Amino acid sequence: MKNGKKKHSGDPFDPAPADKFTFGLWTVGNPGRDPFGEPVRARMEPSYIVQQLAECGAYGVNLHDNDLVPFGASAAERERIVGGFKAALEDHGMVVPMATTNLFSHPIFKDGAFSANDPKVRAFALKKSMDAIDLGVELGAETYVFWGGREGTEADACRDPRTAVARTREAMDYLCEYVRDQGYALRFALEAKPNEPRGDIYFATTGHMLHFITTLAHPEMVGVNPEVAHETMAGLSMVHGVAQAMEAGKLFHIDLNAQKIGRYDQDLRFGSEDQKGAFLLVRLLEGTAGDARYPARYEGPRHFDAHAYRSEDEQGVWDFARGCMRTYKILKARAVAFDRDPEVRGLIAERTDRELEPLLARYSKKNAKALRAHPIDADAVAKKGLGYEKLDQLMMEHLLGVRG
Ligand code: DIG
Ligand code: MN
Ligand code: MN
Repeated sequence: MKNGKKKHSGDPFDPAPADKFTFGLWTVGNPGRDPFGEPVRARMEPSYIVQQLAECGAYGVNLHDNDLVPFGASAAERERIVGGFKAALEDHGMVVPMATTNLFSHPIFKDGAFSANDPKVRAFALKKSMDAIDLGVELGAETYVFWGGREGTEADACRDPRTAVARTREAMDYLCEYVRDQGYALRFALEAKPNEPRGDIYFATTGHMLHFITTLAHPEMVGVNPEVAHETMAGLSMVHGVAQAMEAGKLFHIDLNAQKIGRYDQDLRFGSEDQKGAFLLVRLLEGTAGDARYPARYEGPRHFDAHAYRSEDEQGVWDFARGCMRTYKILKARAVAFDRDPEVRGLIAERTDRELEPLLARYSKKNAKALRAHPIDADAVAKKGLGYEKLDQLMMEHLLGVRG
């Protein structure tokens, strides 16, 4: 057992590395600055964050390039910093499953990065991304996230949105070729967000990203990194977006947090707002419904892209981190109980019709002729109750801990 890895307490909801929970350095390291106030917490060194998260039971950390190596650091400074960070990872048995580039903090990106009108900005974004990809691979990352926080507009006449799409495709194809040229075993995961910090951000939802991926030169290398808060900000179901990504084999990573609809991006502790949505998301990721038609479960890291309330001190930050992981494990246990409940299974058992189903599966002249001749009493079918009130109440009772 590596030093820094605490002994498991025996509490079933205590996180362990096997749960594959990860946090970005920027999440627990968030100093509490917001547009209306200065930081409320001191900066934490990356190595200290590694040690503390290992102590909390996490599996790994993720990072933007500049979360670890300050913008403009010399090569010697970079080597020193990366060497120390690698030692901390080794000492505490932590890994770096995902890395990404900060293409949004430096003022050069004020008009975007890959979609910016100035080719010097686009060139700088590609250069910075290649350098950051090298760093991520050096640290062992297998997934590389792109979140285009500044890829958007306020004055929409500034560029044709189709040009933004084309420029982003050029950048993705360029960087996919770079990864192939370098022989890196790295996959890209595209993260959508509808707005903030830009008035509107291109590729606003996971659905937009899933289509965009089909237009790339190497679509097999590229998937999505859906975030709860971002799909919620768009007024959409995170569960449906994740399900479509999984069904397409494109859920390469996931950002877990919580969000109240109609607010700025809150990045709250996982499960702290929409418990029903969080329950259904964990149920989907863990595959507790046991539907044989789909891969059993999502096998990637459970990444919490979230941060503690600004009200918190450092102890509050670790309370936040433990809360994210504990809630995930509690919801997983609730989902297992729900899907084992005989009454639930009875209500979600799929109806079969041996005569009709072969006619539905695939078109043929013969099938269509037989289907159109098949007697269906629309009024009788319409009268059948579906029992969803009972089903949803059972789910609520499992969620509220009075059943199962
Ligand atoms: C914000 O939701 C974004 C950035 O924090 C980062 O680029 C990405 C990775 O989780 N999420
Ligand atoms: Mn967010
Ligand atoms: Mn995110």
